[in-house]
Amino acid sequence: AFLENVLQNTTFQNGLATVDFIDNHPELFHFEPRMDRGTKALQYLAEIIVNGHPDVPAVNPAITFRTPVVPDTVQPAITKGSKDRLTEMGREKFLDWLKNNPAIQYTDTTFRDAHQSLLATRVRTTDMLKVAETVAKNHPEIFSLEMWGGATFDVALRFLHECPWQRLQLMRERIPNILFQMLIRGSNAVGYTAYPDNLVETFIEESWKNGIDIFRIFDSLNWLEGMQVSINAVRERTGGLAEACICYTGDFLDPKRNQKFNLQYYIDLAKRLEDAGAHILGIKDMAGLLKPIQAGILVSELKKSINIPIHLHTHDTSSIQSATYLKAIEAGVDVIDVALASMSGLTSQPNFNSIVAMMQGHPREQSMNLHKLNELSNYWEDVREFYYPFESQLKAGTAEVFDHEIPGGQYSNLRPQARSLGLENQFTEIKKNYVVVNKLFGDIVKVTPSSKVVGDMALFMTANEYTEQDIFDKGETLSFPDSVIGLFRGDLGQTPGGFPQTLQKLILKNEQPFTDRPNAHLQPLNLVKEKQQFETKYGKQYSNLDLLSALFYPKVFDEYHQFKLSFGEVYYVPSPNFFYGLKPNEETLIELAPGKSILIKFLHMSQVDENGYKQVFFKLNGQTRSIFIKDKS
Ligand code: 3PY
Ligand code: ZN
Repeated sequence: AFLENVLQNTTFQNGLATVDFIDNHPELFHFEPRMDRGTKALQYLAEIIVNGHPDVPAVNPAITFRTPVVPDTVQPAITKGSKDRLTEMGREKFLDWLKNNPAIQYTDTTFRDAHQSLLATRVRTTDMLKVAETVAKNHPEIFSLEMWGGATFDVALRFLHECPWQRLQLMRERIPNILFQMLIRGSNAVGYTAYPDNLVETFIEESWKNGIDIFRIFDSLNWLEGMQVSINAVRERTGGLAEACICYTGDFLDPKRNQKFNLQYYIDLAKRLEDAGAHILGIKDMAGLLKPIQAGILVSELKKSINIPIHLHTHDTSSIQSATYLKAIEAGVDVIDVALASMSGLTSQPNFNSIVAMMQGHPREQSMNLHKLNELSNYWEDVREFYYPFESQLKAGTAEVFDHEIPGGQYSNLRPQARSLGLENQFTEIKKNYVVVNKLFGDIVKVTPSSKVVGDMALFMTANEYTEQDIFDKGETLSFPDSVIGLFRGDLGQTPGGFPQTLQKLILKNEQPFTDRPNAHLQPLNLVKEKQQFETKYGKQYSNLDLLSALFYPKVFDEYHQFKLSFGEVYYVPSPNFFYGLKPNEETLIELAPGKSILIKFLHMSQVDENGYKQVFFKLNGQTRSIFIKDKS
């Protein structure tokens, strides 16, 4: 938002301001901080040029980036899409339409899960905004865009230093016609722990007001109680749709893996979710374990047992998941999740473009402009290069996923986590221990945050070279990772059949676990009081949405605030410059706002001086400027 302060306000200048006027316009007393936006941008670039990006340990100097080409639009205006349909029909009629319309519907996950699962969630708002209008104009047939939630909330603030709410608002402005979808972790919302119910409810309401239509709600242990508050909030406080999930794990046709998670288990859970008020059933196959034959059986059985539409999500880690989709389509699934070709496959979703091609001539074909979809994929192919340090090492699909069951989104993160603990060479051991831990924990659903707990325990065992037997023999004296203690205390809710009691005693020592909802132990937040404290700490420059960010992530928000004090807003800095700075004599155009751009050229930098500083010289819109930066090397 571009604030005009009192000195530039015409009402005030013309002497027409009353006390009331001033009361109603607090923004008038917002004076730009000393540094303007151009200077802050220089400050940021100078820091990256001197010290590098903290998230990018090794820059590959040989890489040159291509300029991604935004596909031109096939029509000048935005035509109606699924969002207009929901608004015009209302929920019930819309859901009837969804169930009765034979054409398969597509959710494109490129803006969320695809990059969460391939690039450690690092894709920045600017790269999304550039193609947003094109998506709206060229592809109004898309059912929904999954573009928010999951890890994007945390990563946007923590690593990208940008506001997740602003991303949502800017995308909504550019794409008014297609449904927006988010992933919400039930009582863990967009975090890793339980939050007070009223925080989750307010969060859902604000997400809806700012642009989310479909809330994909899951619980990391498939515990219905953990989802009920969110389902109710979507139904009662929004006009959006509650898509409640069964998280799929194991293999219900494998006698060795179907003791707990068998076909009947999924059918019963689906019925309970329908009874609990779900508008859509999500099958959340977060690790890509649902094989084709099983998908055909599961979808047909679900179709017989529930009346709500079914939406299938998978990850292509094994590389056979398009076969799963074909079987599911033939069994009557209503919507499937796909990602644009260049952002698909491996730990991401199956290939949107190729599935559109596969469906040509099928009775359930959905009309799509494949040519334009291919151009859009080409755009992302070039954008993906900007994020090369975040690529996972997986080169090809692997059937090993059926053994380790690691979710796609976790797979791309586990290796850096291992690296940071000096365990990268033991990645095979970590994957083996992941399986051991799942067994130790009694076979649980593994998806954020329960998957993180299994990962933490696997890292703990690998780092200390503990075997399964060691855990029982030495358990009494071991200090287990905090997340493991939390899981066994019931912080994430309950697992079918309960936690194994011997291990629970070893982990909790004398602490008593609870068996009811963890949120029920948390005081509702007094949001008015929280806002006051927030303003005392940060001033009045932030909104109620920022308050919500801070309530989920207090420490991360504080760092985000400190970052902004030094460098201002950075979401509009082009990604190559954001991660790698500029080379001498390289220029970049930064669009601060529509129609307001600055041209920055990096000239050169000095040697380090006696105080440890380097002086970095730029041209900013033709004027020479210099910035001193402490050299941290
Ligand atoms: C998340 O919770 O972020 C996930 O993507 C789970 O699959
Ligand atoms: Zn996923």
